[in-house]
Amino acid sequence: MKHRRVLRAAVTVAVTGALAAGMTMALTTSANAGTTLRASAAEKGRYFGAAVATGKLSTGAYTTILNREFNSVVAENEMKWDATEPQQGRFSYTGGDRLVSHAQANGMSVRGHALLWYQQEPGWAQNMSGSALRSAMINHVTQVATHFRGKIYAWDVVNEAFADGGSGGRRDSNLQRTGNDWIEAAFRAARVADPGAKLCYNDYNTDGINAKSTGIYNMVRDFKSRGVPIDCVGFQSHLGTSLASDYQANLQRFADLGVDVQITELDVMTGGNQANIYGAVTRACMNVSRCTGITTWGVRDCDSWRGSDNALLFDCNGNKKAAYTAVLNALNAGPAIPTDPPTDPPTDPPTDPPTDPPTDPPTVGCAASVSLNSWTGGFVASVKVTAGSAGTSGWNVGFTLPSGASVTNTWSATASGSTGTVRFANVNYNGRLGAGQVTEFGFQGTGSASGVTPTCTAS
Ligand code: 9MR
Repeated sequence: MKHRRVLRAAVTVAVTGALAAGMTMALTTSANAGTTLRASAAEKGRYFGAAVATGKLSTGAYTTILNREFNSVVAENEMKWDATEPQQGRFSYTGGDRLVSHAQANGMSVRGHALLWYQQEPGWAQNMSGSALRSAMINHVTQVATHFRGKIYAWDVVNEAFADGGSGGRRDSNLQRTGNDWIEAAFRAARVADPGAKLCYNDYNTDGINAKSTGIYNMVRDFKSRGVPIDCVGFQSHLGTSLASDYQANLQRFADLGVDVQITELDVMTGGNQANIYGAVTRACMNVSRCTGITTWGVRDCDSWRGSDNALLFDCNGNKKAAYTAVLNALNAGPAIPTDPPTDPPTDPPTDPPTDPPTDPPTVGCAASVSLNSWTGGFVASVKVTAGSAGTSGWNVGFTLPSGASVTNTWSATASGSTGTVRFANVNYNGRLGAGQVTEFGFQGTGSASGVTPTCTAS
């Protein structure tokens, strides 16, 4: 017994190390290994999560199950656009922060849901269109991902942007009408704001190889080929009374594009097949080495948006259902994620300046380079600052913007001016750089910044 427990702990630690690349993801070892969803998933290098309504965290019966069985959480509503930016430019993070604190205190990772979705847009955004909406949307992504920077395992950057039915095309929305590139613009802005978070596209009715999932597949393939930063695809999996026979094959074809896959909102219609479907979905995830975790959309049946479908793993009294046992058995029977997964080539377009610092004699100095993500009427600039061989105790980057261009928002730096010559100084946490060390800041603007070049001075 002793030997077995030591082995389990070693496996879990090794797997945690692999998953944590790029950020800290808490998967704790547990004396209950193999007897709770979280312990069994963690043994296999995966997470098992639940959507949480933060108002319920003060209900003991709810939180007892959440903390015992789940090692990942996602906000059912509190990180959506209407909740986080109820008025334009006024951000509210109370619910999201509360969930993050709960997660950190209980060894749980956090999925972020969702930066952009055509539903639950705040009223002010519903009334916008064109370049004003594009600008507001990029600002939203930037602000929210920056606020939660370093705390989110994976963000649903864009949710439900594809149409149902046979077209395989995009869903109409005011976001889509800002231009077909709105999704990639959002992913690029999210990468700048939180480089450690995995960036996911998330959708439903993608539970097999069909026109909608193929439309998404083609987008992901295109993004990977052009270096648009995407790391994962979420399959919501709100399921009825049967499961497509090619459910696993569909996950695998996405994984083969070089992205992780996750089951993000699982719930299943009650009835004779419920436990079988839950088991089959779990087995499919376990059989795909890039399927990194499963989230159910709620904890108990009575917490679910599906009401009388009784679609979850615990009944309203908190008892484990047959579906729970089917999931636990499938987790315990499944293979672990290989501890040394193949690493992807970087997906971002190469933007680095030559990083060789001057060698002799040591000089105080720095270099800056800019990468622009532009659309008609606006842009986001991502700027890299590289310290020279003497390092820096502070830096200042200047741009001369073309006429008509104006800076509207800056992150990880302080701007002086907004038109013409604009200077960006370090903020208190990123001014001190070692020799050759790189830091990044960004700004958003209206108009065009094409052709601008930065100059960097260090102190
Ligand atoms: O469960 C969520 C419910 O409380 C909200 O009222 C609803 C608003 O549209 O969103 C539900 O969650 C959805 C999720 O954010 C995206 N995929 C579908 C989910 C169920 O509708």
